Amino acid sequence: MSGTADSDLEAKVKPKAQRPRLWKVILLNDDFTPREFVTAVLKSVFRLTEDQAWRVMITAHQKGVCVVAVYTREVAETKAADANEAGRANGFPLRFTTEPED
Ligand code: TYC
Repeated sequence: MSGTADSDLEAKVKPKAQRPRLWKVILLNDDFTPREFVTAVLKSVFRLTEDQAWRVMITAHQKGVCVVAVYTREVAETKAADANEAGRANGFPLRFTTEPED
């Protein structure tokens, strides 16, 4: 038998530290938003480098969608809302959505 009575008890009652579920922010392609604008939003809101931002943008452009990054739910939703607002404020239909990781 391994472990003391104490550690057996602890294993039963000590709550496991729960890692919060992470949420994906997903970039959706559209036919109107300029590539440079998408890249600028990815850099400013999501703190991607020029190279990362360009790759994410071109992936969404070619495939229709691209995962930008994963965050806790609150951060993901705030960043997606900020990025959507940047598009809206500039008259572009740029869209970001969020969904939970499996
Ligand atoms: N498809 C756009 C264009 O050709 C560029 C673009 C890329 C827009 C990715 C949105 O998520 C997007 N100007």
